[in-house]
Amino acid sequence: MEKRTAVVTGASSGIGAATARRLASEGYRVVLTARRTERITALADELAAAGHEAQAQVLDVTDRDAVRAFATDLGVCHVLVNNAGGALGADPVAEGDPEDWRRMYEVNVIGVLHMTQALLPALRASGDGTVVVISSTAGQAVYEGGGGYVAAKHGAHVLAETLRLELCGEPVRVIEIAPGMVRTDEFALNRFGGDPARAADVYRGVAEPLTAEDVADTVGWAVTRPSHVNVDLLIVRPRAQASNTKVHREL
Ligand code: 8X3
Repeated sequence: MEKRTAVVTGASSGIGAATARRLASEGYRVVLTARRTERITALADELAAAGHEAQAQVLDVTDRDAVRAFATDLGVCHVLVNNAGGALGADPVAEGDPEDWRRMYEVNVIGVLHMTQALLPALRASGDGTVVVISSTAGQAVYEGGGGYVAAKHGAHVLAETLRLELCGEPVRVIEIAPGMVRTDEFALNRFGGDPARAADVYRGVAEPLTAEDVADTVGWAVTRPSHVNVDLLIVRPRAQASNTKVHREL
């Protein structure tokens, strides 16, 4: 039997890479997309060597033409995992850089829009499609210094909620996974312009932040539920984090 195809954006590291691995182990043919060729090629090779079907495709989700061309070449798609995203800065609104805000909206919202629009015909045609949006707890509530990231992730949340309404009656589910504190190699580093000390401070004293694998586990679980079951929104945080602003730190 032909394998079902899952596309994962931002598959070069962190949650995206872990999700690609997880979906491959669930029996999907995985298409890894990201901007960094070497990383996704290495991961696709690793998965293929382990007996999975995987391919890498360089893609910038903010480039609408490239995304459309990708979708045309791909043809078949059963699952789209919109994972590409990220934060830039943690300045108060009074001092936030509008360019950071624009960039975050581009990748966290418009990127999801491009991918979803381009792959919807294939997802519909599959007869049993799933759109996953990896948003964030930043899409559920605000926090000081969250500024542009919180605004963008609220945008991603609204996109998912609206899309679910609009697709009701069609064979396509819309699943939103909203992770809280996840320690990955790059999220906090990217947010703080590559400053390792500021990045490390995010997780300071937190016994066990979530891992990329923890989040991939929720994606793997949600997409493998029977077709009639739609996990609308799954908020997942480490036990030490009760809200965006209430984190237990052992110092
Ligand atoms: C990441 C969660 O708390 O850094 O999406 O906004 S947070």
